[in-house]
Amino acid sequence: MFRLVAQDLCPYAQRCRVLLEEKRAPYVTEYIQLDQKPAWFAKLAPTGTVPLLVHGDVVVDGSLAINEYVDAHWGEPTGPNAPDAIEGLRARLAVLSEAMAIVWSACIATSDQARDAELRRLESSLGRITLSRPRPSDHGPLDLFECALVPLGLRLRWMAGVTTFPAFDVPPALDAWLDVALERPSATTSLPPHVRDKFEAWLRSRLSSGTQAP
Ligand SMILES: N[C@@H](CCC(=O)N[C@@H](CS)C(=O)NCC(=O)O)C(=O)O
Repeated sequence: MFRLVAQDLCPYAQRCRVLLEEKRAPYVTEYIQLDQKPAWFAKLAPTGTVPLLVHGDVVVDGSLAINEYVDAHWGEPTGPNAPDAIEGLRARLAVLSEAMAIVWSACIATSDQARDAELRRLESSLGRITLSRPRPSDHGPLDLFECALVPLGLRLRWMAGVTTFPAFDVPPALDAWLDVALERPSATTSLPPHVRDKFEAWLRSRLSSGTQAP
């Protein structure tokens, strides 16, 4: 049984839940509040961030390391095992992490001009995403890259759904991939049901000048 320590809105924790769901791995999620980290978490977590995976005596920190670990320890590996292919995968994943960081900057920007600049950076980052395949497999799990793309894609859709949020372009191939991938059960079962509303409410309040973290 894998134990995943997470925070409800964290897109990095969601990457791990998408993989656990896709691989039908046995796991429990333990949600914590980042502004009130429990003492046991502070002791266990080397960087103090979620997600954190506990598996027997093994503790794994960081979404990418966790997903590589889960992939290697449960079911058929979805990821590459040759070292150069792993390097290639990590480089592609780095683009997703960059885009996720820009999503956050665009959401918390304190002026329209600053938000606009972040959204142009986001478009450029999205343009550098290389899909594993044009559409997710109908017959097997998403791969490690695709699992990490789901939380980003959901947040792009949530932002676009907030009518007061400025428009931004998503490359058509990525948009088409998301249309299919976000219908998979793992895209919804990997999040507590209240998260979308919480994110959108926070973003709306942010746009009308709120400053609190969600
Ligand atoms: N590179 C890490 C990033 C994880 C991260 O930034 N997590 C945030 C929550 S989304 C966190 O735990 N922040 C610590 C804090 O706010 O105290 C990963 O991929 O897991």
